[in-house]
Formats: sequence, structure tokens, C-alpha cells
Amino acid sequence: MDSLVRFGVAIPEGLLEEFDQFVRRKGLPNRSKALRQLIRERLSREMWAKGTGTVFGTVTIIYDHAASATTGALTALQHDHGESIICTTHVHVDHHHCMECIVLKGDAGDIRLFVDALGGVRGVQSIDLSITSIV
Ligand code: NI
Repeated sequence: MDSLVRFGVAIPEGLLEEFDQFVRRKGLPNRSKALRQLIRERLSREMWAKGTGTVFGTVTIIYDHAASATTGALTALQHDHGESIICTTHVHVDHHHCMECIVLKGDAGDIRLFVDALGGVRGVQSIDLSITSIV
């Protein structure tokens, strides 16, 4: 872990009050920890937007397994992007629906291609993506 560096920040009083309320609502111990988390979240989003760097995350999909060729297409896609997939958890939701939570670690560009392709598979009804990084 890098050593911590102190720096001064000029901020409007009202914005600081809002920030302090945010820190309390989130149960964070201090402004420094809150600011570090916000910076990491913002930088991770930028890496994702640029499609560069190593990112970590999950993508959760709900799909109708009875739809024609859905299961085969999802399996083929996961094999195509196997280097970015750590593991997959499958839940049989009801008679027709399945949920898969796919844990991801890899190049932001490859993961973006994978997630975009998932959305195009017939039978996929919803996608929820969470991406972060260790910057
Ligand atoms: Ni299932």
C-alpha cells in the first residue's frame, strides 16, 4: 500500500457540509476515507469509460433458459471471454428463469465487449453490472 500524503483542499462551505452529511450517512470514519473511496470510484469509472486498464466486477443476468439457443449462446460467450471470467454462479430462479452472477477480472475493453455481447443474446431479460479497480 502506498504511504499516505496530506494535501489541502479549498471547498465551498455548503459543499463541505453536504460532504460531511454524506460521510455520516455512509458510516465512514472520516473525510479522508470518504474522499479516497470517491476518488477510486471515479477513476474506476474513467478506466471503464476509456476501455483501458484492469478492472474487477460482477455482471448479473436474468434470462429465460427456454428461449431458443439462449443457454448455448451464453456458454459460448463465456468461453470466448474466459480470460476475463473468474467464476460463474447459476441460480434456477423458477421454472423458466435463471440468474447468473459472473465474476470478472481483466482488461476493461475485453469486459466491455463481453457485457455488450451478453445484452444482445436472445432471452436475456436484464443485466446489472458493477465495476471497480484497485487504483
Ligand atoms: Ni437455471
